Amino acid sequence: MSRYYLGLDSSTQSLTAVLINADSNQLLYELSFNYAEELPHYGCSDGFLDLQTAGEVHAPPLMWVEALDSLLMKLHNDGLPMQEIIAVSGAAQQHGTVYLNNGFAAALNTLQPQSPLHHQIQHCFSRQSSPIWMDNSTSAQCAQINQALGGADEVNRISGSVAIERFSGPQIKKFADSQPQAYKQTSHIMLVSSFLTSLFAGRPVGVDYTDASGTNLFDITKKQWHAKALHCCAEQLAEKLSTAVNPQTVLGRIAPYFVQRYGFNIDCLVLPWCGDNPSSLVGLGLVEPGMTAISLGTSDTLFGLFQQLPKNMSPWAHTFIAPTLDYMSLLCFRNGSLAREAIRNRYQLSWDDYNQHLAVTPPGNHGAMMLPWFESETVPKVEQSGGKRFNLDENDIAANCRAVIEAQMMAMRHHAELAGLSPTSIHATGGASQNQTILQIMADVFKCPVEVLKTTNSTALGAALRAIVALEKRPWQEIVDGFSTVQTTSRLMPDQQAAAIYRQMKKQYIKLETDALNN
Ligand code: XUL
Repeated sequence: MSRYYLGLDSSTQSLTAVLINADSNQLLYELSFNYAEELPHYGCSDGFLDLQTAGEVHAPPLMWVEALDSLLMKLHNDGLPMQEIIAVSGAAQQHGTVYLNNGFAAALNTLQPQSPLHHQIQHCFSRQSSPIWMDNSTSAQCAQINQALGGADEVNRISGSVAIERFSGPQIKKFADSQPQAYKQTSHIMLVSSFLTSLFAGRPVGVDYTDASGTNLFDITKKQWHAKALHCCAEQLAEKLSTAVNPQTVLGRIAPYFVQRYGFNIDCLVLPWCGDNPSSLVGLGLVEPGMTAISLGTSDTLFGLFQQLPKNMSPWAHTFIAPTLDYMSLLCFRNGSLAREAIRNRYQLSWDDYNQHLAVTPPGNHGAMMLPWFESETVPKVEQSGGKRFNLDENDIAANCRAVIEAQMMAMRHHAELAGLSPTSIHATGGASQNQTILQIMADVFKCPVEVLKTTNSTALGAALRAIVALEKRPWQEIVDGFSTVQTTSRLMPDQQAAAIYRQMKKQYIKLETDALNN
C-alpha cells in the first residue's frame, strides 16, 4: 500500500512540489517552477517587482496563484497518482502580506474547474501587490509599534522579535496609515502561507502559528493574536486576520476545483501552510531540542529548536513557533562569506591558499582575535562596517585567515545561547560547508558533532512531513528518521583540547563584542 503526501514550497523565486510515500519512506518526485522563467509577463526578474521606491519590495500575488495552477498541471501531466494523495500541505516565504476584499470568500466558494484560479480571483484584491520579506520601508512604523507597546524589549518578549521592517505588522500598519480607503475595503489580510492555504481549503483560512510569529502581532507564549499589538497597528485588524491556526490542524477536504481540474481525490485533506524557515526546520530533521542547522552562505544563518523561552530574549534573534509546537530561533549573521571573502580578497588568496593558512595556525590563534563586521551586521546590530583586530597584526596573513573564522563561530555560539539554543548537534549546509577546516573549528567552538548534509527541498519536504504527523499521529522523530533525503556526507567530532581553548576564548570574545557595542 502507498500513502502519498504532497508538500509545496512557495519561495521568493519559485514554487516547488515534493511527493512522498509515507509507507516506503521515499521521496518520489520533486519539481520546481521558476516564476521569472515561466511567467515573465509579471515582470519579476527575481520573483519580485522593482518598485523604484526606497526600500519597497513587492510581488504580485496572482503570480503565486498562476504558478500553483501551472505546477499542479505539470504534476497531473507527469502522471502522478493524484487520486491517491492523502493530504496536501505547504510552506511559503515568511512575512509577505496579501490584501483581499469581500468578494474573496464567495469566489473561493464558487471556483469553476474550466478556468484557471488567477482568472477567477483577480478581482478579489484590495491591494494589487504584496509587500514581501525584502521590503525594508517601514522603519517609522516599527518605531511606532515599539513605542505603543512599551518599547522594543516588550515587543520582543510578546512576539519573539523586536519590531522589524520586513515583518507583517509594520507592513500592515504602513498600508492602513497611507491608504486608509483601500485598507477599509480589505476584508482579509493573509500571509502568503494562509492565502495559498485558503485556495486549497476553498475558504479563507487564518494564519498558522509559525507564520503568525513573523508578524510582531502574535503572542508567542499564549499562541494567539495580541490584542494591544493589533490595536496599535490598525483598526479592526483582528477581524481581517481571523483566528490563528494550529499548524497541525486538519482543515478539511480539498476544494472541488482541485478534484475536478487535477484529479485529486475528493477525500484528500488540507493542512495549513507554514512559514518556510519553520518548515525547513522539520524538513532537515530538527525536531528535538538542541538540534541546530547552520547554513554558511553570503550571510550565515543559524536556526534550531528549543522548548523554554529564555528569561531575557535576545534582541537580534527571531523566535518563531515551530511546526512541532516547540519554539525555534532564527539568527541571520550578515557577515557570512561577505567577511570570509573580505579577508581572502584583502590578501589575494585562492581558497586553497586560505586553507593552507588555516592548517598552519593553531586553535586559539595565539590569542589573536577579530570582530568580523566587514559590513554592517545584524547579529548583533552594528551599523558601522569594518573588521576590528585585537592582538592581531594586519600583515600576518595566516592569523587573519583563522581569526575571521574563529570570530564567526564564537559569535554564532554566543548569540545562539542568548537566543535560548543549546546546540548538541549541528547540521551544516551552504557553500562553505564544503570546507572541512572551517567545520572542524565549528565542531570545536560548539563542542558538538557537525554533520554535513546534502539536502533537497527541505522546506517542501517539511510540509509533507507535517501532514503525516497530523494524520497518522506518529512521533516526529520516527517520521523524520524515515526520510533520508538528508544525506550525511561527513561527520566531524570536536577535539577536546581545542574545545577547552575555545571555551576560554569565548569569554574574551564576548568582552570584546560587549565593549565594542558599548562604545
Ligand atoms: C525570515 C525571512 C526569510 C524569508 C525568505 O525571517 O525573512 O528567510 O522567509 O523566504
